[in-house]
Amino acid sequence: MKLYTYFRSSAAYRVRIALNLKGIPFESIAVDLRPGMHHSPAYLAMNPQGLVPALEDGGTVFSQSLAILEYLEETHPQPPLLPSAPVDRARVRSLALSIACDLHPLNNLRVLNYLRSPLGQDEAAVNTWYRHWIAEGLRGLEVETSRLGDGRHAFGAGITLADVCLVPQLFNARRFNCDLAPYPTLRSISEHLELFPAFARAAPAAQPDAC
Ligand SMILES: N[C@@H](CCC(=O)N[C@@H](CS)C(=O)NCC(=O)O)C(=O)O
Repeated sequence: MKLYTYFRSSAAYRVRIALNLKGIPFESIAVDLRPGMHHSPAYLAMNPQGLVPALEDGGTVFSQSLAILEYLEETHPQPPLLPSAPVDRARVRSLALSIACDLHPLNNLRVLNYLRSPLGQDEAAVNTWYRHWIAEGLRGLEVETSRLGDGRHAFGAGITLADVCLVPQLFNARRFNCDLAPYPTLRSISEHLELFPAFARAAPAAQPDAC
């Protein structure tokens, strides 16, 4: 498999974690978002959605990290990243989707850049926006994970797609100096999981394109 990735992309970070957890070998192809490589004709021809990550497997290109995670889960079921009971699977998906669909899109690079130009907002305003949506998203996740997880995992006592989404989102929040003090459960989960080799090897600083 080939993963089109950018070291700081939290959506690509999710997929790197899942590939590592499942022991799937992959080649990383760096797409540098800073000069806009994701807008190049070559990248858009391959992934018309123009975002990272994209995963190529057997000549097919997949976009959207959650779709990729589900694809990996179906094609490489071991170790499972979804529980077996439908009720539990729905809960895990709900946690993952609250990060991937509600929280992350509001703080994406293109959204922050649009606030800067053409909307003319300065860095202080952009940071206020970022931190507001982080706080709004993490508040609910803190309550849910403290009820559903064991303090070291977002749900139950094993690694699920919810953890795969949570760890990159907390990395991102720390990068933007968000106050994480109100989220002791989320911090505890992330601190526990970041030590696992599959998570550590997926971390932004461990990527070949990190700089
Ligand atoms: N919903 C998409 C989001 C992908 C996404 O937003 N990727 C970001 C990096 S984390 C990106 O490519 N941003 C480029 C931009 O905003 O211009 C997914 O989960 O894959």
